[in-house]
Order: sequence, then C-alpha cells, then structure tokens
Amino acid sequence: MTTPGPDRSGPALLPSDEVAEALRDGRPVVALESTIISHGLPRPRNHEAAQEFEEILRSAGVTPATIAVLDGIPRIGLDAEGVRRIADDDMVKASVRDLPILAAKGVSGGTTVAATAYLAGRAGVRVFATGGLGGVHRGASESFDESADLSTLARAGVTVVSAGVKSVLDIPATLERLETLSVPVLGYRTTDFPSFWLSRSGHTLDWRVDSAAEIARVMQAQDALGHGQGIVVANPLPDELQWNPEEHDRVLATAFAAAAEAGVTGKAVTPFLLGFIVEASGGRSLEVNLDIARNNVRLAGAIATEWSALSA
Ligand code: PSU
Ligand code: MN
Repeated sequence: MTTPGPDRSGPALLPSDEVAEALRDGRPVVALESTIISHGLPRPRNHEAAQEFEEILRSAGVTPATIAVLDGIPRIGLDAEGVRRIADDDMVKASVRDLPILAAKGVSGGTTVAATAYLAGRAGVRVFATGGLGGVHRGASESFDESADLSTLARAGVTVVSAGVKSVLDIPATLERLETLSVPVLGYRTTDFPSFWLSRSGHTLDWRVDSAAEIARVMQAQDALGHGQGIVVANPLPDELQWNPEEHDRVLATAFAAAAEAGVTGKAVTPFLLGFIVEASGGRSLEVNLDIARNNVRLAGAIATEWSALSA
C-alpha cells in the first residue's frame, strides 16, 4: 500500500479567468516569467517590478499572463496574491523537468524561461517577455552546463523577447546552439546580438527586423511552414541606457572569481552571479536590468497586438 499523495485530479495547468477570456476572444496576451522575480531580482524591488511589468501591458491593452507554479499547479496568469507570493515566498527555481515533480508534491516554483515558454505554448499564449535568456555557460565543453531554455525553445512555439544573453555566458556558443536547434534569432533594429546589460556583443546576426508587425509576419509564416519552433527576438537597450562597459567588465571579472571561490555549480550559478553583480555594482546593474525588462515587455506587447490583429 502506498500512502495517497495530494489530490492530483485537478487541471494540469490553470489559466486565470482574465487570460482564458482574452485568449478565447483573440485579444493580445503576453506571458511573463517568474524566475526573474523569485531568483533574478532582489526583494523588495522584485515585487514592484512584477507589478510594473503587468501594468505596462495592461496600459497597452494587453493581458499579462505571469506564469508560475503555485502549490503544484502551473498558473497562466496570477492574481495580486499570486504575484506577491512569487516575490516574497521562498520558492524553488523550476525548469521544465521539475514541473511533474512539483505537481506530484504540491510544491511552488518560479518558472524559468524554459518552463514559462513550455507552459505558455501549452496554454496558447504565443508571445513571452523576459530579461535575458539562459544559454551555454562558459566552460560548458567541460561542465556540459547549457540551459534547457535553448532546447525548449526548439519545441515550444512561442516568440520570446529578450535582451540577448548575459555576458556571464558563452555568447557565440549560445548562438551556435540556437542555429543547430533551428531557432530563428531576429535582431530588433540591429544585427549586433545584445549582451543584456550592454547593447552589443560584437556577434553578428543574420537577420534584422524593424517592426512588431514584421515579427508577427515571421510567426505567421513559421506556423504556415509547420516548424513549431520558438523565435528569439533580441531587443537591445538604447545605447544611452546600457551599463558602462568598463564597469561591466570589471564587476563581471570579480563575480566569476567569487563563484569559483564559493564552488557554485549547476542551477545555482545564474542566481549567484546575478546577486553578486547587483551587490558589486552598488545596484547599478539592477537599474539596467529593470530597464531591459521594461523595454522587452513593451516590445512583446506590441508583437502580441500585431499577432492578434493578424490572426483575427
Ligand atoms: N537570465 C537573466 N535573469 C534570470 C535568468 C536568466 O538575466 O533570472 C533565469 C531565467 O529564468 C532563465 C534561467 O531561464 O535563469 C536559466 O537558468 P539555467 O542557466 O540554470 O538554465
Ligand atoms: Mn544549468
């Protein structure tokens, strides 16, 4: 005899009423990630940020769908209490592989880009805004540390707006993997792949797009071709808002040294580096991080609006 676990007869995932209605009516919806709130930004700014990202979308006539796992159930769209929980509660960092385990145990988690994209795709939300994508870590040829964000985007039909990947990762290797996985990468008004806090990385993209409408047409064409991959939209901050490159390089070098000394590995690496960098930059990296996320949420809202017009 096994002991009965929590009641798992509920839904596999649960859209909020607001999100369900918007999807049913074909109105624009944008998915928002929760690991950026639970593990990527310090308290209490993380709670303000989560509310602000939703507000940016609402004021543009777009329904926000912040995605997280609450008590085992993946939620597509949170109420105010749900948003408070992802910011204030100690939650696990949940990637796609963790979802069934959280479900069976009734545990809560902030969803990574991978888990958020997967769940958004399942719920029919086609556009997703985050800060930076996960990618191939430096030294990955030894450690095999490559974010599940990449392989998941090869399967989830979701357009993800990010400011590229942080320079804490191996940027050229990340771009190579996206090529292998056949995930289109579109530079928004640029062909220089951004490196999150900095508007450029020096790595050149094949394709540039200049409007949200053009991105929606790429989505439509991809659907028609039946590929089913996600799309990465790389949206750099305007030059005048980026982090000072010299300070960026200096702080990153100390962050790597601290991570090596602390012996941090695996899924703890990204949160450790982000936390260290906020401290070591005296909060400057945090302000840039918030500008990046706002910029991405705005563009994602515009893409979702064009997408809903196109699919009407
Ligand atoms: N990049 C950021 N901020 C973040 C993350 C990435 O700039 O908070 C988070 C995202 O949730 C991303 C995850 O999906 O880290 C990748 O973690 P890993 O490398 O362990 O897959
Ligand atoms: Mn990893």
